[in-house]
Amino acid sequence: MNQFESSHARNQYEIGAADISAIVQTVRDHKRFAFLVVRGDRGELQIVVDKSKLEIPPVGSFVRIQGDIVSSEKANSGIEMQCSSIALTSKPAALPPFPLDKPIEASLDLVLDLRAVSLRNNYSDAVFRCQSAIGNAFRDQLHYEGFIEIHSPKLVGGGTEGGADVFKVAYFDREASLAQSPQLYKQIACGAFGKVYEVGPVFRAENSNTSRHLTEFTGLDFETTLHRDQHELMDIEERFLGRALKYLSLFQRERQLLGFDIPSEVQIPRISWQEANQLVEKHGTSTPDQTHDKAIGQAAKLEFGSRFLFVYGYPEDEKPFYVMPSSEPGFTESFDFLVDGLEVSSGGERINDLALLEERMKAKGLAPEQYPGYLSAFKYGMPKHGGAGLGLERVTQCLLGLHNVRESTLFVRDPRRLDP
Ligand code: AMO
Repeated sequence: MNQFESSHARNQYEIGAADISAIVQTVRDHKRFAFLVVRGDRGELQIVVDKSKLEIPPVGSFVRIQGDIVSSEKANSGIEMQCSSIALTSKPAALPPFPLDKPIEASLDLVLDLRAVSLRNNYSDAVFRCQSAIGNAFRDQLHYEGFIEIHSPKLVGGGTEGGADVFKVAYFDREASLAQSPQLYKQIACGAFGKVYEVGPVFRAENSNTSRHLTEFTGLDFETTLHRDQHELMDIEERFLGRALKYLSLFQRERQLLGFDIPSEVQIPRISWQEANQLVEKHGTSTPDQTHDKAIGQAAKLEFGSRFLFVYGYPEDEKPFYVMPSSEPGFTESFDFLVDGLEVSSGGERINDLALLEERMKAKGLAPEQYPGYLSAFKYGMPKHGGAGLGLERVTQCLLGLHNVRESTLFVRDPRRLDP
């Protein structure tokens, strides 16, 4: 059992005297007793309160509760607390506008407007506990494999990854931008340290109001020296996914609540871009109302019975300047990781030759002189290397089977939303 697993096991209520701080989720009032379900940092617990001795706190209030936790056949979790004292630590001025213990039926917009309180719903609670486990799995896996964690700047001057989706910000008397990814910095750091990863915010000025696009998300990025080819990167993602699923398998209550399954083993099919297109034709999954990735995902499900898929060898015009060209002209050593036809990661081998890199920049309409810091790494020699980036919110969305990436985003930033 590693640190994450043992702290998860430890973080449960135990039989015996207990003193907990929690929010009152529901109150069932009976003649002599009231049954509360409260949620503290160890999850939900049923509390039995003798009404002749104690006052019942309102739903949504915060309480400190003392008593004895005992086994109980009637409680869902098999345990409940016989309460000896309840102290209200905060009395709300209003009742919660949403149920705390059932799926919220209001529109997603209202749920996001009232985020401070919708996050207290136990379904949201489950989503973000699982998301935290996925982030932990990423960090733990990369640490285990000898990577070091880096923290690259989010305010950048000069050249960016390319493309038009950059937020400009005023930086004293100059213009700067918000980092579209740690791409250029993680490559430079890879030249220095070999294996690096970063968990941090990524900004995209994409005016896309879809169920999968945010303007700010959390990037799970890594970059490493390569021995062979980009399949080493897919191997790393496969091992990360295995660990994430192992951690999620510990979250039984959350899995039941959200109703998602954990596959017992992960062996992700890997097919080339051409093969992916042939599969779409073979299974006739291309329709005008869905993305090409969705069509590929459906075809792969029919062909391999797998929700997970790696597609590699994309054409040059679909990928950024830094990807390594393949031996087959017009194609690249790049890959995407799809879950149910949604891209959760992209990556690949990078160009490590200065002249070729400058040539590819120019071909993509970028000016090499705007990238002195990045290009200096290549001037002094760079190892054969590659990496990939995953979006934490999309990974959570896919693994938990959520309809919209906003449901797995703590505070959503999209073209229409900057608050809360
Ligand atoms: P890419 O742009 O494909 O690659 O992004 C990597 C992953 O980030 C997530 N993602 C998003 N999530 C929510 N909203 C968005 N608008 C959004 N855009 C991207 C996806 C995606 O797969 N530098 C490369 C990575 C690399 O090659 O290492 C990059 O940023 O899950």
